[in-house]
Order: sequence, then C-alpha cells, then structure tokens
Amino acid sequence: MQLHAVQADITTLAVDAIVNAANRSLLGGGGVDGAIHRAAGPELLVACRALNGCRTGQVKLTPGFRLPAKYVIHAVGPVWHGGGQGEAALLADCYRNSVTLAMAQGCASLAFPAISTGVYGYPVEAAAEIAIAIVRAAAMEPLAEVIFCCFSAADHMLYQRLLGRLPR
Ligand code: AR6
Repeated sequence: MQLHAVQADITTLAVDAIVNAANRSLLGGGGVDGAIHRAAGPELLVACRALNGCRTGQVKLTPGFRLPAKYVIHAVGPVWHGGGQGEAALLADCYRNSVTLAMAQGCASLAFPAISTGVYGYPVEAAAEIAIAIVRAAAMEPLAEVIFCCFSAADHMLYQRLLGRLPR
C-alpha cells in the first residue's frame, strides 16, 4: 500500500473515493465540505438529505456525482475541546471507518483531508499522527493508494515529515 501526501484541492483528485470532513447534519458547511458540495453539484445535497445525519466518528457513503472521484465518504470529526473528551479516539474512528468503507466498496485509491483541523480546531500535528497510524494499520487489499490531501504548504510539509520523506 502506498501512502503519500500532496498539496491540492481534494475536489480535483481522480481517486475512487474522497473523504469529506462533514458535520453531523451532513447538509454541507464551509471549508472542505463546502468545496466538495460546490464541485459535486446539487445532487450531493439531495443524496445527503436521505442519510439522516451521522454520528461523530462515523461515516456515510454517497456517489461523487460531478466530482472526478467515484464516491464521497462523509466522516464527522470531533470538535476539539482540549483533548479530554475522547477527541483522539473519535478522530481515529473517522479514519478507520473511512478505510473500512472504502475497502468494502472495492476502492483502490482514497484521499483524506485533514479532518477536524480547520473549523473544529484539532491540533494539526496530533491529528496527522493519528491519521497516518490508523491508515497504516487499517488499509489493505484492494486499497493500494491512500493520499493525505493537504490544503496548505505547511500541512504538506508536516505530513511529509511524519511520513518520513523529510528530515525532522
Ligand atoms: N481540499 C482539501 N482540503 C481542504 C479544502 C479543499 N478544497 N478546503 C479546506 N481544506 P474544515 P473540520 C482543509 O474546516 O475542521 C465545515 O463547515 C482545511 O484547510 O473544512 O473537520 C463542516 O460542515 C483543513 O486543513 O473541517 C463542519 O461543520 C481541513 O480541510 C466543519 O467545517 C479541515 O478543515 C468541520 O470542521
């Protein structure tokens, strides 16, 4: 399994599935969620309405509609409250459940944004360590490639360092 980091807008990636950093309503929002809904088109909101929301740490699947990605896996990350409210376990659940769902759908390639590290305030490095550890442990056949899609150059450098591509 190949694991790598790119700096990109996740809506441009031609992978089997992209993960959305959604909220429990699954009815859209700002950040990467807003970008995914804009790029996928209004059919995505219609599909999301039928899902009746999603609990924190859990994931739900829709088609990608007008996106180059075949599927969107909507994951609800935890809001950061200082770390004492189970945030790490809930973030790990997002990554594990996304990988499991992607494999069940037969996906060979999957891209993640940095879930919870924007509006939800999760510290970026702590979140990246969880993301990498969980994906390394959980991803197997048929998932051959997992991409950490970073929006900023700083996040990209951080992921590259944690993946062992840059010296500390
Ligand atoms: N491609 C890749 N990454 C992106 C993109 C993009 N187009 N746009 C932003 N990011 P956030 P959260 C990065 O706030 O913290 C929404 O309103 C961003 O720089 O999108 O999980 C939802 O509806 C950051 O690194 O998600 C929820 O209410 C990362 O994506 C809430 O925000 C996550 O930032 C979820 O908050």
